[in-house]
Amino acid sequence: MQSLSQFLASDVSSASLQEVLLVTTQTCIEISSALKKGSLAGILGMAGNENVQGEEQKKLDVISNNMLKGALLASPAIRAIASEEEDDIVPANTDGEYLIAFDPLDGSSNIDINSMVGTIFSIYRQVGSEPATEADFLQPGKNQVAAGYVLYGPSTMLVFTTGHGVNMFTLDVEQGEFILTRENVKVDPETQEFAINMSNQRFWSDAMQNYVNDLVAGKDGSRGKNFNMRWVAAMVGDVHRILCRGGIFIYPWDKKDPNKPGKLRLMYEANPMGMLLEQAGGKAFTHTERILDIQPEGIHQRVAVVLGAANEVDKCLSY
Ligand code: AFP
Repeated sequence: MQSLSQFLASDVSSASLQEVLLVTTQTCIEISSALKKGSLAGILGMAGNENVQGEEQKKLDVISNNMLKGALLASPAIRAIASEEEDDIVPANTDGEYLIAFDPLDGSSNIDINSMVGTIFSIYRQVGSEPATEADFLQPGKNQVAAGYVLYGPSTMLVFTTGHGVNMFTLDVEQGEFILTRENVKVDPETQEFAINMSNQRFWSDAMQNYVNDLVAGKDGSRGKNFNMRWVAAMVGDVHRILCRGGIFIYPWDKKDPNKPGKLRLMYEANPMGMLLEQAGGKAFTHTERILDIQPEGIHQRVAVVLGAANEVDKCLSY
């Protein structure tokens, strides 16, 4: 049995990067405990609501953000953070070497139904003598030095890569540490499972409608095989399923708001998941380009996402 700290000692040469990963994942263990208490802890509900004691309740995504922000800003290895819950980046230590972008609680609408949620993170190395600015974060995803997520499901799992493949760890709740449970995860290039929010079908491009129609037609259609569909409504859960048993995940552009290129965020959803998928032998694209090649224009930028089994991503893009 290999613990996360033992694994990091052999996988990551930089002590500062080890520290960033340990601080991030240790805080996720604390978030996991907060989530497990659920409404017993009196912390469920909308920010601004009052609990039975008349105290203001905070949403768990706000609580998770504050926990990660507090822990990371206190780490000397951190130069700055960017979060889904923060309008602007937050500079930390000018001497710090690492930038981290995160979604503290992806899929947070699943909280109210006691379903899967997760924390997603993306780490870049960037040094400089001035305090960090947003421009420091605007690097393509191929520059990430580490990326991953912690999934809060029936068990709490950490999945990450530092560019040497994808490894999965399971939280040993008694010991309070992550233990390596699956090494060098690979995604089969072929699949018969897809994930897309079908309720948006009428808003997709013609090409996307044709592609999904062909999946749904199954054995009787041009694909000649039946497809199964799954939708967790938390990207972290859908990507975890793909890493475990294959599949394709799509959040396409749609014409509900034609000026928005997609729903998902480049810096703390598409890029880290794109790096994981590529490290597992899969692919991650928008409708037209490799996600990790995109030059970001803002920390909260949105993109269309097509990721998963390599041959199925190619097939989807060929429409
Ligand atoms: P929230 O974190 O706001 O719940 O959004 C989750 C998410 O960005 C992503 O994780 C899901 O894949 C997607 O939204 C689900 O979107 P739908 O509302 O279309 O199901």
